[in-house]
Amino acid sequence: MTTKTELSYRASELRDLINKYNYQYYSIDKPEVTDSEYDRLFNELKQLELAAPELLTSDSPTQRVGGQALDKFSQITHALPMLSLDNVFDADEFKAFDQRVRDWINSTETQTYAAEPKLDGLAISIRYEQGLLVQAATRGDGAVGEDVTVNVRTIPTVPLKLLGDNIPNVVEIRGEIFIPKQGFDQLNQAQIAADKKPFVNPRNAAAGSLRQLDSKITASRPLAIYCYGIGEVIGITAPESHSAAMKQLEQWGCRISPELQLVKGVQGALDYITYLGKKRDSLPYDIDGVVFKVDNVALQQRLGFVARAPRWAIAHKFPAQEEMTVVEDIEIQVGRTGALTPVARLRPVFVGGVTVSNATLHNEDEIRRKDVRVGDTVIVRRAGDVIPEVVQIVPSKRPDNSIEFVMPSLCPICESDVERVDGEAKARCSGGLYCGAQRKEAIKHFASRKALDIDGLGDKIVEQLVDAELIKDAADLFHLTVSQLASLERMGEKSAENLVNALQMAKQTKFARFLYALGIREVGEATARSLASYFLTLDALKQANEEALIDIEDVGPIVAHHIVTFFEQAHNREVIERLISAGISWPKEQKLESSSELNGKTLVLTGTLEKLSRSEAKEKLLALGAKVAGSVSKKTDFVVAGRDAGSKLTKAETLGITVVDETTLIAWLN
Ligand code: JCF
Repeated sequence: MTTKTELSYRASELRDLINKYNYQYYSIDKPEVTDSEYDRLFNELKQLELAAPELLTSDSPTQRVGGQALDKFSQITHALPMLSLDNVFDADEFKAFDQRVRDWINSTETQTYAAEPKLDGLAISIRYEQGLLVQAATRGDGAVGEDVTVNVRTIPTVPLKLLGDNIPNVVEIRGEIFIPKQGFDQLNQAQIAADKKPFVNPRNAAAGSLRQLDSKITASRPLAIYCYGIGEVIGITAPESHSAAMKQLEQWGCRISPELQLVKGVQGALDYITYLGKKRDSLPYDIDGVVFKVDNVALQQRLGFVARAPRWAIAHKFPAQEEMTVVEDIEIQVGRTGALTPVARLRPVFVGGVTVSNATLHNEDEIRRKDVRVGDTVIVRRAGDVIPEVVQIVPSKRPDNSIEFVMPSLCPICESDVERVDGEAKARCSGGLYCGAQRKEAIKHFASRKALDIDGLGDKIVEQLVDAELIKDAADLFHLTVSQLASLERMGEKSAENLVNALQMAKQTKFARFLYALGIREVGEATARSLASYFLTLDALKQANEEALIDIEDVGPIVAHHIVTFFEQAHNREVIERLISAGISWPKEQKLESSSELNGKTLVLTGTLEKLSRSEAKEKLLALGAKVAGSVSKKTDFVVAGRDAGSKLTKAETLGITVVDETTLIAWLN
């Protein structure tokens, strides 16, 4: 028979084990047990607690799922106030901060600063007594915050019990709670699928999730924490530097930023800002700047604080990724495949480091959901290389006379009917190549870099040529004369000659490029390559039916259908014939059964290659049956990192993808 003490001992053992595995899995991403082992232990503990409720303790990992809903949050006075940070926006302002620090402590020495990303989330103070989480409070006004203990207990990266030794009687751990970008995207997809309003940005989602009266909702949200400091601490000797405090936090099982570094003086700080600025877009969470802190705690104490902000710390802000502006107009763009995209023309605004005057409104459903109207004041977001988008309107600033936007039922360019296929988000112009917009886009695509790569044939020139009715389709390009081209506005005789030569040159191409250039729906570069190496000749491809096409890697039923439909159209067949008779040709494709280990693998090249040019490397890899992708994802098999590799390398490391150097690549290629 098992005694009560034995059961209680086992429960305690299970709690500690599960809390440790939890830490390994969520906080440091180094799981040491399988999911099934974890689940088994978890269930064992749950059963024990069910059978003997007195075994249930506050640090039990079974209690992370949330509990009874609250009526309201009660107030909590922080034992030590929660400080905010003063901001600087450029190098001069940072220099001034450093000077103020040194003046105050009367030092000419180079200061050591602890540097870390400034997360865009919400500040939290978590109180541990005897190592057990007893209370968690939001920042509030810095002195008094809200009691969100039950909610914070659901966050997997927050320890319910501190690990290791040197556990103080009391410690308040300060940190930032946030939702990683990926979790945010998933959360919003789920919100939309459930017909609920998506969140505007990860920060709002984190705030909304943490301030739920029903902690079960909080438990279902992908919240995480990075800790950045210690408030009150009783019962141990407080660490002598910020960096030592952070190491201590780490040893207690608290997550701290992996980007935390010590830097020396102004130059070190500025270098760190540059470093993190480059990395900003590839980090898995939103940041809005860098935090610098005087590392030495004795100096921090001498510096003290003014109002709510310490003199010993500063936030260097990055350019905001969201700004407000006004929608001056909403226009419809017609894409190559007829897709209609509503675009907001904006009063120019500086956001994410550039001036933005257009933002996509994506499609009909999006514009309706956000109810964006001409005249509205809106929040525009531009993060990384993504197209700027309208996040939301500011309802209080809507003018009285505004009218709801309706998608046109006729194409604004060619007046053909607009169709919307069930299940597709985009409305489309049904005009096909009758539509001037679609023709322009088709020709631009034909000339683009990854297609026929016609040097000097930019978008503007294509538009002029179509508008002047000098060309109707891609085949017409090859009959243009120097004098016709020179008749265009802003086109000199010399440029016209160059363009005619470039057209001549572009006639020698590759089968895959030609296929890609045709602009068949859903046939991208990779699919075009698969088609080329499978069918070898244009005639073979033209005769393929959907069944034959689906056999090819990369080709699903939808693409197969688009391909067959494309070649069925008399117009398309005619343009292809005219292209061929104008002299477009390519070397005969060789059937190659690659036996290379790289066959079918996806690689990403990043950084500077020294012995091989990037295009050379790519060509050789393709010849071996490998794919070369532009960005790192879970599907990437290898990342080849050259000199000064940056964000792609970081991403590969985050995703645990094998990274090789150039020497290894060359060995593989030979
Ligand atoms: O990541 C943050 N948002 C962050 C906020 C990081 C810090 O190290 C902070 C902070 C607010 C106050 N440190 C203080 C003292």
